[in-house]
Amino acid sequence: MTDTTTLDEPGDGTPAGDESLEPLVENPVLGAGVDGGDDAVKTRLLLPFLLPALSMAIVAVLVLNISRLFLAGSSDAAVVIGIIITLAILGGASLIAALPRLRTATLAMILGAVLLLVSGAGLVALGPSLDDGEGGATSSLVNPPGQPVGTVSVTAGPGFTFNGVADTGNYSAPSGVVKIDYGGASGHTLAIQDPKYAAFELGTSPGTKHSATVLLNPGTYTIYCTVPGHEAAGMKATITIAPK
Ligand SMILES: [Cu+2]
Repeated sequence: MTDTTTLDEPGDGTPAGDESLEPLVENPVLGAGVDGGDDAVKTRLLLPFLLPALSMAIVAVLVLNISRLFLAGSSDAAVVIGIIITLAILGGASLIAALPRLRTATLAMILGAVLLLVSGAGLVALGPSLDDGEGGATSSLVNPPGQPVGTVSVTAGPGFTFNGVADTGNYSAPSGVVKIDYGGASGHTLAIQDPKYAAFELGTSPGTKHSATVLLNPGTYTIYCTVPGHEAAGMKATITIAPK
C-alpha cells in the first residue's frame, strides 16, 4: 500500500530520461525512408520477421517442455503443475504491471530465467515421458487391441516342465491376437524368445501377470521360463502359428 511511494522514486541513480530517449533513437531510423540503407533494411525487414520468429521459438520451447512435464506426471500432477503455471503467469503479469519502471533488461532477465527453469524441468521430465512413448511402441505386439482368436493354456510343472512335457512341448494357435494363460506351480515365468516380444512376461507367483494377449503371425515361437536354469532343465516349448 505504502510501497507505491518507493516505486515512484527515480531510483537506481539512472535518470528516467534515459528510458524515454530510447524510442527517440529508433524513430529517425524508422522515418528514414528507403534512403536509410542498412539500418532501414534491419528495422523494416529483419525485425518484423525476426521478432515473431523469436517469439514463436520461445513459445515452442515453452509448450514442448510444459507438455513434457504433463506427459511425465500423472493426471493429478498435471493439474498441480497447471495451477502453478497459471499462478506464475498471473503473478508475473501483475508484477510487471505494478512496476512500470522495470527496465527492459531486467524484464528480459526474468523472462530468460523463467525460460531456463521451464526448459530444465522439461529436460528432467524427458526420461519418464520418453519411457511412456517406448512402452507404447512395443505394445503393438503385446496386449494389442482386438479380441483373441485363440487361447494357449500353459501350466508350470510338474517339475521343470510346461504341462508335464520337458523341452519338446508344442502348442498351436491361429494367426492373430492370441491369449496366453499361465498357471501351475509358483515361482515360474513365461516369456517369448524373440526381442520383439520383450515386453511380454507372465508369472505363476502371486502378484505376477497370469494372462496376456500377443499378436502372433504365422511361424514358430519359443516360450520359456526366464528363471535361471529352468529353461535348460526343460521349461521350454514352442507355439506354432499356422499360415492363414
Ligand atoms: Cu521356471
